[in-house]
Amino acid sequence: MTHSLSPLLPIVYSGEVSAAKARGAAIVALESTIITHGMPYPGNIEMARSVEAIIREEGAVPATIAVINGTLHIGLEDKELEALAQAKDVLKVSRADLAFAIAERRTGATTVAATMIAAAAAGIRVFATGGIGGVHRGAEESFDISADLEELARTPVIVVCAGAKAILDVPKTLEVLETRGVPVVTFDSAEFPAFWSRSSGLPSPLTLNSPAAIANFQSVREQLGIDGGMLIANPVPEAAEIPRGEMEIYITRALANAERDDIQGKAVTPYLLDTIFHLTDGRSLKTNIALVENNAHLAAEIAVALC
Ligand code: PSU
Ligand code: MN
Repeated sequence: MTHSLSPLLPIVYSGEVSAAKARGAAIVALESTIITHGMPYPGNIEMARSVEAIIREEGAVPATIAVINGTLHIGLEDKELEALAQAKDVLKVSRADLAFAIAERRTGATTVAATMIAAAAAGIRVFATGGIGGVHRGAEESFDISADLEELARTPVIVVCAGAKAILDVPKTLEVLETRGVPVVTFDSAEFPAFWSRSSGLPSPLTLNSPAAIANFQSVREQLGIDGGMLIANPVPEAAEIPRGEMEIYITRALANAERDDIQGKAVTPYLLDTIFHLTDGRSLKTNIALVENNAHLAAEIAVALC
């Protein structure tokens, strides 16, 4: 793990994270785009707090990552979390714009890609989120492929998600991950999950059944000198899932609306999530919260196993 952060960089660790670093305790990184662009208030702050609590219950320490007024925060104090959940005009920052937010003293929420960069720089090896960005449907025309995939290929962090959202082209997303050498491991299932749904209809490239096995796999990769990240797909709990057939109806509608409204670039994922939230009368948000909580649980277990 590299720790080559310049002392010139404006960076602060939360009290809890700096104590955890000092004693070598397990830490789990969390992203902030899911808070500012992925869920409406107050569901977003409830999710952020409950996810942090779950990680603590498992004996690890949560580190929610964001840029606040130009300072990179590794771990947020509760007041900062609350302010971010209500903030307007927050940048969505990925690899391309993480440094921009710092240089321009802006407030920016980190995507999966930017959270991985910050986590790796801070020596954090495990990260829990909801869904990753991927290859969008129609990417052969739009070229819309999330920077998350490239980051998974290059930055050594284990990312625990609930699979790829079916708003994406899931087969193409898996193809790109394979090409870029990213292991895709589904936890305790032979099928790759599709975020709100346990099923995608696609087999998982790899399957492991315990946090210890995942930690061991990562150790062997490191022993071989293979860098880059790993994607763990953790199917949403059955009680919270929205079945694939039903989801497809909402997704088709949301994609048609996005085309009608000419939504492009960074706005696409937040737009689709918000449209699906309304189409499902908020049920998609309940599912989203349940799956992030489930991922936080598994990520904490993996982080503890790696310690
Ligand atoms: N999935 C969610 N909620 C989110 C995102 C993904 O359920 O908020 C966010 C993540 O931060 C992810 C980003 O990294 O969307 C991907 O955006 P894009 O497709 O523009 O790369
Ligand atoms: Mn995109």
